[in-house]
Amino acid sequence: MADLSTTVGGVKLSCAIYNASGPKSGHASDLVNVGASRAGAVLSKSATLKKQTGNPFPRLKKVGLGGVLCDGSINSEGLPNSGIEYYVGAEVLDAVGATGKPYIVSLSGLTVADNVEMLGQVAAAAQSGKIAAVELNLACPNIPGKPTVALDFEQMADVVGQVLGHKGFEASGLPLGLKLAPYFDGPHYDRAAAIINRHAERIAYVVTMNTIGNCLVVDTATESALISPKGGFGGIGGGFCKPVALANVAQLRSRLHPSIDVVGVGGVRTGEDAFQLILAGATAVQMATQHWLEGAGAFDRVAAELAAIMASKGYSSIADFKGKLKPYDRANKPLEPPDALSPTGPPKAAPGWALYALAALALLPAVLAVALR
Ligand code: RRO
Repeated sequence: MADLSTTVGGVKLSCAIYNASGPKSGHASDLVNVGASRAGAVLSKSATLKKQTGNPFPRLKKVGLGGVLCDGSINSEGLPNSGIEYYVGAEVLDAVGATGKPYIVSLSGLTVADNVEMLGQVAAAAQSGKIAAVELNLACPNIPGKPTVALDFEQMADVVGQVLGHKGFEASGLPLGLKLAPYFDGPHYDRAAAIINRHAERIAYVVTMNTIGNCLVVDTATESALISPKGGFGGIGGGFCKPVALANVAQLRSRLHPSIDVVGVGGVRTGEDAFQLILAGATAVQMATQHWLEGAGAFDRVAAELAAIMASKGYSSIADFKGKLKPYDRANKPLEPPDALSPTGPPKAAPGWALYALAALALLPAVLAVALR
């Protein structure tokens, strides 16, 4: 039996797959469902200081024609949540604690001061021993008028510095993870990694990535945007995101201090997706869109599929393949047409005799002209 256990920022997980902060993570009953499945940890919806209802409906829609394994989602939920007091209160702590799974609290303050205030509340509640870690969300793309912190590097450095300056939180000893935005360019990975590496002794892990923000999905039938808030602009999640998530995991893994774990999220629908993200360097993976569509049974299915892939490859632990993605290796690939879209492939090099024949033909008029002069 393949062992799916792992550690995230020093927290032991029985399974390297768990939920992302997102749909179906806002209420105690959702969190208990995750804890009762094979998921290795339970992560709350990002909390704000006060309860808020979020953006107007419809604000979360499936995108694409597939069945349960659909292409993805678009959302502009606008941080609907029950407020930090709820997520660190007895109802949630006791309910999740009873599942025996590590409980991680996600925070997404509307201001730095809110984040600092919430960290104090988490630190106090952590004395119960029922909170395993904090994931600070620096990348919600859906708050009207608020830029994405992780895409504004000066703001990001400032927020991280202020949060790490919280003495009560430091004294709690809780591992801190940062949820990042997707990046698309080398210098952006460099800047984000430099900010994080500056605090390598305090930042235990990063989670990459949040949804691809401010995208637009159009409903042809009604000739309108698919969701209502923010003019229809929202974050794309699910299958569409996998190549971006794979790149973000690999690029950050190669830049971050080795003590900082990378958790991968984006487009995990199957055990194969989870396998690929771990191969690219993730120590664990999260699921959001697929969890929303399929319910907590998705964690059981994807875990079983991952275990089957590992068994078929002779891997008995996550460490056997984590971060071991190989570069393209011509020697180990079967010969294929060079361009899969072209049935004939690019023109083949002409054999030597054909080149001589072509040269002779090209010279023929000149030779004849001299001979007939
Ligand atoms: O609630 C949301 O609109 C939301 C959040 Br907090 C987030 O981090 N990412 C996202 O796609 N939606």
